Parts: sequence; C-alpha cells; structure tokens
Amino acid sequence: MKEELLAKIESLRQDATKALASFQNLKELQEFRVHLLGKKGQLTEVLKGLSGLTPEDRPLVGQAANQVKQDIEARLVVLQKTLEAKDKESLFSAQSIDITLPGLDTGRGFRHPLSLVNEEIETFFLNLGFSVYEGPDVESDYYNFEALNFPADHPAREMQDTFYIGGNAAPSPSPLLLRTHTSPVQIRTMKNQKPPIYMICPGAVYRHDDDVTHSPMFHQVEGLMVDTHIRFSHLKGILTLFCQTMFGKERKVRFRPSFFPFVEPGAEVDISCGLCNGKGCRICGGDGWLEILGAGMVHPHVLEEVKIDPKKYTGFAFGLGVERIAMLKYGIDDIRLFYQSDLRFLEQF
Ligand code: 2NL
Repeated sequence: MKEELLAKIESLRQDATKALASFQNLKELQEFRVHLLGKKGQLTEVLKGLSGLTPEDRPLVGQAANQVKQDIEARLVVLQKTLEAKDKESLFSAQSIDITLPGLDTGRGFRHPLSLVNEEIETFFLNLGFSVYEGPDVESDYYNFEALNFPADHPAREMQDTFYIGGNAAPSPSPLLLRTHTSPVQIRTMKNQKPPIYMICPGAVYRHDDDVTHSPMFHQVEGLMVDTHIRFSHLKGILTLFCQTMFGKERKVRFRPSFFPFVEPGAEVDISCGLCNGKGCRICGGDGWLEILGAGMVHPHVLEEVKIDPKKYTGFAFGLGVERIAMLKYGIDDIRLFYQSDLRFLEQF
C-alpha cells in the first residue's frame, strides 16, 4: 500500500514535469491543474488514500504527496505568468493596429447656414443699438392675433392655417397655438417697457404650409422701433441699409404698398435681382425684383392695446423669413435642405 502510493506520487510528478513543458496556452494549463489538483484530481485522490495507511506510514507518504503538490503548484504559477504574457502579445499583433498612430480626426465643427444668416441679421441691428428678445413658441390667440389688430374672421385664424393646441391645455376664451410670427414677443415687450423700444426678435414660427419654398416650421426675425418722432423715413433708411448690408451696396431697394392688419401704412420691400441685375430672369420670376421683407408703421390700435399713447409715440416694424434670405443669399432652391442634416450640403457655408 505504502509503496504503491509512493510510486503513484512519483509517476504523477514525472507526468506533470512532462506536461508542464508541453503547454501552449492558458486553457491547457487550467485543464491540467483541475485534472491533477482539483477536487477529483489525481493527486487529491492520492491524499484521500492516506486514510488507508498505518499511522507510521501516513506522515511519510503525506509529506511526499504535499512536496510534489507544492512543487507543481509553484511551477504552474510561473508558467501561467509566462503564458499570460504570451497571450497579450499575440492579441496586440493579431489586431494589426499601430497603437502609436494619432487618433482619428473628427474634424472641426461649423455653423448651420440659418445660424450664419441669423447672426448676420442680429449683428446689423445690434450695431444700430437694437436689443435682441426671445419669447415662447406656444402662444395664446390673444398675443398672436387679437393684440395685433387681426379681425375675428381673418383667414390666418382658421384651423387650416394655424396649428392650435387642443384639449384641456387650451383655455377659452384665448386658445393656445404655435405662434405664426414672432410679433407676440414685441407685444409682450411693449407691455413691459416704456419707449424708446428698439428691438428685434428672432425665432421659430409655425404655419400650415409645405412645399419647396415653405416649411411648417421656419424662422423669422421681426423688428420694432418705437419712440417719439419715428417716421416712415426711418423705416426706409434703416431697411435700405439692412438690404444693402446683407446683399451688397449695388442692389436697388424698392418699397411697395401692402397690407398687414398690424401696420398702417404697410409695405413690402424688394431688392433688385442679383443674377440679372433687374432685367428679369429665372430667379426673380422675370420681373427683376426679389421680395425680402414686410414692414410698416405700427397701427395705432396696436399701440393703444399695449398702453402706449399713439399721439405721443410712433413706431415702425418689419418682419422677414430667415430661410428665404438664406436661400436668396446662397442660391438654394429647396427649403428642406436646411432640415435634413446632410453634411454634404451643410459643409458648404
Ligand atoms: C412678413 C411681414 C411684418 C410686422 C411684421 C409688427 C409687429 C408689431 C406691430 C406691427 Cl408688434 N408690426 N410686425 C410688421 C409688418 C410686416 O412681417 O412678411 N414677414 C415675414
């Protein structure tokens, strides 16, 4: 019994020595460790066999078994470290990457064309001493229409033209809606401040419109100048300078009579076509002029509504579409390009 076990221990030692020299990877090593030293491993079985020995033989055989066990365990630890290092090395070379190369360049960002135009407009008016104001996109019927002298039966108030916010969120008598222009910001400002008021209000507006030149959401900049002695000549002077700053000094500017409920008199402002120089072409639809903005003297009803005395103060106001200005400035023929996030388009500005 004793000799048998000692022989078994010696043979396990020799087997282990051979095996240790042949391992190629960590998996083989791990399997061998379980096979020899695991709960049901060969050496573990030998140790279990000690109970069958006489008390005199037990320490001798036990010592021999433990000696072999410790010896093998120590060598397994050393070999494991070597194999781990080898694994790591082969992982790096298998990935065929050079980790010393610089990272991928994500490129520098750039402005959206609408932001560029918006900023250019803001800079022009800031330089003249105007302030920039913003307000909510969801408005009440009162601020969007009623305060602006829209009659109750004006077609812009129809469901087909304006996006109304339905349900319990919309209290009558002033339903909620998506603003159709940024004028409500000017109404709020005139209610909160005394003249002089020199302001512009940029922002998104919403109308039930959808084709190559109209989008249900677009951007507007409106402006307002209320003070004593503001006349139509201020409107003409400032808006002429504005058009020529945005499009070039060589452009002619003309003012045509027009109607908006919130101004009297009202005008539409055109610039001469830059492509045909006023002769008439595809871009200007043949008449040599391009419409750029709407404007007028603030209607006395609007001033009264915000408690500004129309006998003491007068003002002019204007409104323009940022997309339209950008399309004319850069020669863009489809408004949807602004919203599609296609870098091939956006990168060009
Ligand atoms: C257009 C025309 C316009 C105004 C906007 C305005 C605002 C107040 C009082 C009076 Cl609070 N007027 N704004 C005036 C005339 C024209 O916009 O075609 N916009 C795209």
